[in-house]
Amino acid sequence: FRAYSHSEIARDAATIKNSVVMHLTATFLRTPASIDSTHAYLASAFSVRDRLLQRWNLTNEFHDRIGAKRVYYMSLEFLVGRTFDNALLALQLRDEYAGVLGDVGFRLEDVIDEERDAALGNGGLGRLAACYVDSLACMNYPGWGYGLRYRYGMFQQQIINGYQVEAPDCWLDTPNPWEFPRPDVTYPVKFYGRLEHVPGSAHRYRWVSDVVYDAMAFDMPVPGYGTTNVGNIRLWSCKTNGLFDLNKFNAGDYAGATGGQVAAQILTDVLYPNDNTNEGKELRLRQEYLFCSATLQDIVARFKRTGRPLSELPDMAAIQLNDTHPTLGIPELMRILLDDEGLEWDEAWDITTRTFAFTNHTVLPEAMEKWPVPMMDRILPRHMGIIYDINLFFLQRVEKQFPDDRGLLRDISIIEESSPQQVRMAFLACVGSHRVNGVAAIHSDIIKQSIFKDFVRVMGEDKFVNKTNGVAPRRWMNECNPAMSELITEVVGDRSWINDLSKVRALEARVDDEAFRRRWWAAKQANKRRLADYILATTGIRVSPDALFDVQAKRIHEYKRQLMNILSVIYRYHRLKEMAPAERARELPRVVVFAGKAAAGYWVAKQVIKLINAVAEVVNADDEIGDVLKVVFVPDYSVTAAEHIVPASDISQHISTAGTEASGTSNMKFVLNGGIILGTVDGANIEIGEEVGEEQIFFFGCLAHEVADFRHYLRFHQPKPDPALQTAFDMIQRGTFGDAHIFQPLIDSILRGGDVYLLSVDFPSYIEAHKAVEEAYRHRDDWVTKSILSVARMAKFSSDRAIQEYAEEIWNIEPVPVVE
Ligand code: 26V
Repeated sequence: FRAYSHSEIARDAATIKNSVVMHLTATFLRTPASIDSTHAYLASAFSVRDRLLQRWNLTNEFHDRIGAKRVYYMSLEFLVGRTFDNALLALQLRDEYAGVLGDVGFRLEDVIDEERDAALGNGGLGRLAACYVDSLACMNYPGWGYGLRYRYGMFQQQIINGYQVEAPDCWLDTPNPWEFPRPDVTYPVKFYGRLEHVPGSAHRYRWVSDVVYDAMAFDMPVPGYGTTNVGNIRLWSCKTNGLFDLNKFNAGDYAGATGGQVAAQILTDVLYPNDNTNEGKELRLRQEYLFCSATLQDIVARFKRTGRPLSELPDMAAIQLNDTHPTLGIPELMRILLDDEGLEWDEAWDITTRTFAFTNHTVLPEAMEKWPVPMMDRILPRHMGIIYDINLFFLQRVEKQFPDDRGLLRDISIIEESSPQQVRMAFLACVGSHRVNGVAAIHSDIIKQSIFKDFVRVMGEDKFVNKTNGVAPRRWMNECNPAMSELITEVVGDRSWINDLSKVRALEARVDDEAFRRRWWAAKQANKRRLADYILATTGIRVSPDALFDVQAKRIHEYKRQLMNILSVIYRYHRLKEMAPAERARELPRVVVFAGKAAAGYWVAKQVIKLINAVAEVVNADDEIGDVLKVVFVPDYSVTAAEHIVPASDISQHISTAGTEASGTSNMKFVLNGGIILGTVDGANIEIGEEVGEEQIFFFGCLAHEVADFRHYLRFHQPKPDPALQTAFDMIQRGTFGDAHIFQPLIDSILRGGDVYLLSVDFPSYIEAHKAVEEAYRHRDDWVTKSILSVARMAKFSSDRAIQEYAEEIWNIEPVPVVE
């Protein structure tokens, strides 16, 4: 028996056709007469999967054989989206499969649309994790993602009567070609129970419990573009470790006999769709622990197969914590090293802190994870004990360094002295890691001055670093924007830019080439027509591709200020209504596109969606207005929807209150597709502006360092809306968009609620910025220049750059191209 080698993977049309037909008939029991689009997709996906599997095996055998150090990216979220097209492009088999599918009567585009998104994430944080494993694979870094296999991913959003209505995302109801069940990779995970001290030891305990669940692995391959390397996301699914309760079964209690199954299964049933608010739910804590325990057991087991002593774990494994959600990995590794392996505290702690590093993704206080000590003590008694000891040793050290500073000890303690006491997970992650990073330059500065201020004093500045986010050019350029990608390939001379974005600089040399500029514009127009079709299909609204496409697509949240956007649309509508028809006809036609989900329990955000839809309904039906202004709310925003929306923007809005958006990543995607940003001086907008040049970005609004004073003032004084904002309020209150009282709370959040996100402060400069955008768009020549120069200068925002920085400065791992 010999494993397939890369060179044996047949790529010719006949072999591919054979494998597709084999899956059609043998895997899916179809006859030539009963092939439909669904089965054309499934059969070709399974055929691609066979090819990926061979490479997957080669990759992992190779990394084992050479004893490569691996990085493990631990994340409760992986917002992967679709895989089929991505895999076809990576394997460079797209044309071959298009041909084979054409032979049996299907268009590749239609077949691609049969796939459902893997939506195992909320938004930016989850999509970042997916881009990072893509970059690891493409750059030949040995590394895996670890996550949870939720049975229901991010809910589906329906818009009914203008309101968001949530429906479950049953993505596993159809066969999923992109996962490989690994029943042999299963670990027991304990909950509750009691502790027995091991006599003669200082820190060794036996944890006795009869609540034990099993975590079983499912592997999702991550195709590397143009390389043999295939990465992996290992996702855990929970079940009981007993078959069922035989006593109950024999007594005729069939439901009771399987009750344990049901209790276990709910642990990985559903993704928490509540990004940026911590609810402190017990089920979430158990979910996080199941994830951390299975992952750390798997990592330690793989390490032990090398036969090396445990002291060398940090030389073989780097673990990155994607926010605080996987922080229990730290006490879990300590538990394994102390209780299972019998190490002494100091050695275990040294190994642990050298292995872990931690990324912070938000400064919003309501998003900070804290767990009540009594809850943690009940569910995870051993971990609570370990956290107490970690805290004790840490505070002893602080005390020595800063004697008699009781305030400091209270402020820096991992245990918050509230009632009940709470475990501050960000502090635990910080103490247990050798590096802490923010996700954009401004954000990394802010966390050093706010949440981790005391830690900078105690642990030194060098522990706190910046790693500006990035996005994968494979999905966010090559896959979603073939028209623009063809132009780039022509300028660069080949497709090497897809794995080396610095080559896109070559576009600058063509910025004055008239023929090229026309084709650049035509590519954007084609993408706008495609989005217009998508909008028609999903909303029934007809929009003109000749209008300026103005897009805000992201989670609905007060700090992101979709409310400010729709208020400016209302003001624009008012102005248009005041104009004489001839004057109106000279206005720049505009399509304002919104997309995004609100957390199910976030009432204000849901009212914003209702307001957007109410405005859309009135404006779009107004014959006087016609194509001069259209307002669209695209339902059910997702990775796949983004792939339609992002390439079609002329401008996109990233308008968070300064200092609140840690980075943003869609800002990068829009600019990489030739769109221009209208945004605040916040997150990665700032660095994008630095790279593309100030001519290529429209900034407005107050600065992060001004926010505290404005907020303080507005706590005690009612804001005085400027005339434009007042006009928008008046229109709403007059009932122009239906029942005024349902929108009054939104107005009150500004006028009476302290205007925490400073809409009244930024509104005038926002309106001015809109005027500047319009003026610029009317000069089409200058606009095309901005668009081309922007794309040319965006290399920094490839996730490949970000991953290389992590690899070199935090993980200490090296690329190793797979050789047979
Ligand atoms: C918090 C919680 C609290 C517990 C329940 C589930 C849950 C899920 C997510 C979060 C934290 C969200 C933090 C986050 O998504 N940050 C975003 O990270 C992006 C990638 O770094 C960044 O671009 C965005 O600016 C930032 O908001």
